[in-house]
Amino acid sequence: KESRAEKFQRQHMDPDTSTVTASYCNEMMKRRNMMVGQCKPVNTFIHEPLHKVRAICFQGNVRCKNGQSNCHQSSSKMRITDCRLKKGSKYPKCDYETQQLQKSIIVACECVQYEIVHFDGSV
Ligand code: T3P
Repeated sequence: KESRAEKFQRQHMDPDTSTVTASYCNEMMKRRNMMVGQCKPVNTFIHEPLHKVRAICFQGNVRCKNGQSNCHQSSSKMRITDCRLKKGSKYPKCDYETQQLQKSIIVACECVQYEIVHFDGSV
């Protein structure tokens, strides 16, 4: 079974991409299995090496949106791409807007090996 840490990496990690094209989200949301049963409304991909993302678990501690206390905000900006479902787009034709950004990101960490298990947002 896929672990929570593996799921985070499938949904949010894409370290080897530096520039994205307009069709990036449509291709990646499909390739990473986020168009199964429904279109995932919002999803962020992170274009940084995994060790840099894992290091966020040792940076500023913040409260998660769900009230848990294990979220951490990156001290530096990260290269990310936000994928947002376009209005009127209906499953199975999931059509996404692709937006490349540089923002600080917030992730949830679990103490075993400081694995990241959740993407909470970007600011
Ligand atoms: P997951 O927990 O499967 O990673 O917040 C609901 C979902 O939306 C959550 O999915 C994370 C995802 N999300 C992003 O990927 N980027 C964002 O900027 C926000 C706000 C949510």
